[in-house]
Amino acid sequence: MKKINKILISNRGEIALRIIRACKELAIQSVAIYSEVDNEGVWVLKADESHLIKGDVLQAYLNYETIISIAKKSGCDAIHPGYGFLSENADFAKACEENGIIFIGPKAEHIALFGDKMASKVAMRSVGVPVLEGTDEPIVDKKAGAAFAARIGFPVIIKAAFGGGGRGMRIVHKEKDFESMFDSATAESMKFFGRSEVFIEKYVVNPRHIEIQIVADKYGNVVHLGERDCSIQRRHQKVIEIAPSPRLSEEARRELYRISTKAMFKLGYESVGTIEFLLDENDTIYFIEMNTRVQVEHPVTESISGIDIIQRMIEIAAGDRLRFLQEEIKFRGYAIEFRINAENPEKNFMPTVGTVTEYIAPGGPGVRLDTSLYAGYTVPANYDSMIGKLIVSALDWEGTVNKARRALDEFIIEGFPTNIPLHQHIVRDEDFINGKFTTNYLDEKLPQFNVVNPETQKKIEGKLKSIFSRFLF
Ligand code: MV4
Repeated sequence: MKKINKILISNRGEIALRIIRACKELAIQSVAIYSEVDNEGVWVLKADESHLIKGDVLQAYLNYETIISIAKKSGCDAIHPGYGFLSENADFAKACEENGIIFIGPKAEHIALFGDKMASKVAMRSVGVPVLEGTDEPIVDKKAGAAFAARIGFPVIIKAAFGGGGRGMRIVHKEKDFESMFDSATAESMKFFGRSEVFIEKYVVNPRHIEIQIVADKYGNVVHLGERDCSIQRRHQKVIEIAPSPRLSEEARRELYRISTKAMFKLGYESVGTIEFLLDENDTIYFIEMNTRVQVEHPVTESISGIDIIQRMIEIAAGDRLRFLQEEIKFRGYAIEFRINAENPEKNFMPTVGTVTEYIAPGGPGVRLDTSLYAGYTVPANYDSMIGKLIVSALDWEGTVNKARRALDEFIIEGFPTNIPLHQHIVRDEDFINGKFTTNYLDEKLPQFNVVNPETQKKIEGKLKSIFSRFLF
């Protein structure tokens, strides 16, 4: 008898659909949940069973007592949290286990450890991973904080100890600015995370953001699935992710793999996870944080490794041994993921909502589309603006970029603005094509991009005119 026969998915949108697909391929029953504004969600139709959670539409995916009770009543033996929502909530993981439900993810103690950014650094340093110079304790006295910053040298960065997503983060270039920056970081941290603790570390100017995908079973088998380059971000939201990194020395790559797998083995980590690093211009490696969930950008790693990360995550939770050794993982080619967001690049990326009036999905060889969109679907205003992910892959970097250009040009979503025109600019940019980018890329390039690609715009307008002319008189 299998240990996991029925899974409740405590998430929505494209990731809920992604998990349902994995369940179907593993012959596992899937149970969806949905809020009152999500009854049109494609995952609601595709799951074997779906349950409406009434009331607050955000709480529907956060109230874990309700979710666990639905899981129990519907006979689920496990819950997959996806990303966001409850995925990195140690109390939820614990509550699942206490109710006899398998939490598909790491142990609660690891979620809690890596939720604390300072404790993460201390733990990783103790198992041989290089970290940035900084404070191991929260700063309580801002005068002492300023003195510490002066000692390690400016610029420094103040970070929320229990934060993420750039909230509660301040870069300080001069000692005289430290105290006011400390106050605003502390206040913002309190507002967003309910905890005010902040710490200091040395600021790396113009880094690349590289992360390592780990899969580990309950028996100490730890395998890495290579790296992703997530340098192309805007306001701490990743926009494009690439595997492998197109500009990384073989030496740094080998070192990243070695320290990451060794650390996870020593810390007894299980499930999937991602270790984030910053690399400076000399390819010097610094650990910054660890994500204890499956990430949005996992498909690029699936593309280059051939490993189905969600399926393996389910098997690990069921107590299966990893099906592969490190030596059996063979990386092939490149993959790029473009996050498709309902937002208006012309209006400072303001989130947009609306009904999809026209929908033509790209396809063909090397194209994967993970989305919950369909023609006629109305995007609700209550959640994240990411409505899908386009993933392209090919055997070499140039071919992958060419494919990306082609696939993005095929993609038509009408009814509300999206960031597709931004992606169309990026894949035509010489620095992107040459793999020359750091985390500053979009700050530098956005002003140069005339965000709507005029050629694409003309084509779309022509097409819409020909469709709607039938109704004009
Ligand atoms: C940093 C850093 C430079 N030095 N830490 C951490 C969380 C992630 N969302 C961004 N993080 C960074 N941490 C040190 N010590 C640079 C970033 C960073 C960043 C910082 C400010 C503005 C934009 C940024 C984009 C990517 C990464």
